[in-house]
Formats: sequence, structure tokens, C-alpha cells
Amino acid sequence: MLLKLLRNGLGYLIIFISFFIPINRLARSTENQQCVDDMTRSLSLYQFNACPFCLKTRRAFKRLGLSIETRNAMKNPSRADLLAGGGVIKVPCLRIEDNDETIWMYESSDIIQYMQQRFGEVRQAASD
Ligand SMILES: N[C@@H](CCC(=O)N[C@@H](CS)C(=O)NCC(=O)O)C(=O)O
Repeated sequence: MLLKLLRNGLGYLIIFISFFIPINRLARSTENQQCVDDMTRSLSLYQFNACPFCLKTRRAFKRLGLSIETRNAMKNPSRADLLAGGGVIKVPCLRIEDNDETIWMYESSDIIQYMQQRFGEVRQAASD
């Protein structure tokens, strides 16, 4: 109980601090952003608000200019969905709807790498 309180407190402190750390958001044309928004509609992030790994993932999404639906895995029905679909209550977990297939991707680093590869664009060098 005390440990959970401490963990949550620390999580919210990290969120508070990160609020002051700016994110260099990837800029896209309106058309490209619309296209990306359409593609990300099939994705959702199961997460806890105060989890540092989830915060890292959410910040990476923001950096990539992605709006991904988030689902609070602390509460049902999202918690039950995560357990039934992914097999374990661990966050963050990215749910990917791919045609008839649903993929449950765990591990913040894997999720970020996947999103970077799928939606990241080569940034123009400052001197260009
Ligand atoms: N290596 C994992 C660590 C994820 C992790 O430890 N998540 C914790 C929350 S911060 C969790 O889901 N714990 C299960 C629980 O609290 O029920 C990652 O980077 O995604």
C-alpha cells in the first residue's frame, strides 16, 4: 500500500517535471498529418497515468506528432481487455489492429522503435 503510494507519487512528480521539458514535435503538412491520423486510428495505448515507461512512450508519440488513443489499464474494462488480449497486466502496451489481426506489443522501447520506424521522418538538417 505504502509502496504503491510512493510509486504513484514519484510517477506524478516525474510527470510534473516533464511538463517543463519541451518536446520538439515533428511537423507535417496538413495532408500528411491527416494521413497519419487516419493510420493511427487503429492503434491504442494501454497505460497507467503515473508510470514512467508510459510517460516516456507518450512523449515519444508527441515528438512524432501522433495522437494515439490511451486506455487506462488501472480500470476495467481496459484492464480486462489487456489481460485477455495481451496475456499480462504490464504497461505500456500498444494494441495494433492490422486487418483481421490484433497485435499486443509490450516494452516501451519496442513500441517507440516500431512507431519511429512507421511514422518517423528524416528531419531536415538545420543548415538546409
Ligand atoms: N521494461 C518495461 C517495464 C514496464 C513496467 O515495469 N511497467 C509497470 C508499471 S511502471 C507495470 O506494468 N507493472 C505491472 C503492475 O503494476 O501491475 C517497459 O519498458 O515497458
